[in-house]
Amino acid sequence: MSEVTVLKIGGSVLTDRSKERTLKLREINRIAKEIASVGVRDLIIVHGAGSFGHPQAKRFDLDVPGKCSYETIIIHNVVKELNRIFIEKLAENGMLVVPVHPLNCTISREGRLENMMTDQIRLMLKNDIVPVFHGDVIMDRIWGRAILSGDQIVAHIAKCLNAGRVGIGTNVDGIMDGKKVMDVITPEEFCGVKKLLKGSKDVDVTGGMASKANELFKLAEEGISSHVFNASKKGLVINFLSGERNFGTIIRGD
Ligand code: IP8
Repeated sequence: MSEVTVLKIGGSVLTDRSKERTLKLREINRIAKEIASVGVRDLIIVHGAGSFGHPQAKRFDLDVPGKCSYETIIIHNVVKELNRIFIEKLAENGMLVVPVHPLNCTISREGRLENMMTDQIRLMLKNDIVPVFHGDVIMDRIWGRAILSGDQIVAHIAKCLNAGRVGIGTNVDGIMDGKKVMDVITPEEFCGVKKLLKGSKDVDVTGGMASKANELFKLAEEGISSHVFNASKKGLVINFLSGERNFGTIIRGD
């Protein structure tokens, strides 16, 4: 395992999913402060699109295969807008952060991330720069274009860089079995847990908790554990980055 930490902050944490292009500015500020306060080295941040991508992609039918069009660029631009704002807040808190737009460095095949340039990411980490990825619309070898979730990016980059820690900050307490948070999920339990999981109640073109867990289970099969927790709760991003594990759900890969 390397020292690389991958942290995803969900779009529901940073934006109001009930209104298009609506920020949760106070939350963005808090999360940026929490991340900066720990000062973790070799950190990669990924964020979701929230109301800066999902409702627009749904309106333009971008969740079904189709050719690249002007709407594709609209979606890319709107999620880039959220990325710029989040980056600005991280920078205001003293972090050396740069945007990494998946459209420019990844390719998918029928919606699955097939290829991502990572040499620049390794060099950024070596130079103490924090790359900030986001869910995006990218070029697809078969379909023309596809929506790429932040969760696919997390799983791919964590695998490529053999990440030591992977955190998924959502707006729920972890992976739930009814009303109870599951503390740990082992590989033997993946099949059973998949049956419990649903999509999202908000407009979500990438499938909500069910597809998030799917990505993380696949990552666990590669031997990499991950930690799903509630980033909307004050202090939990700090706790994750500080190495605490007694909250949320650990998906065990070892
Ligand atoms: O919010 C979705 O990324 P996610 C990306 O991480 C777009 O699922 C453009 C809707």
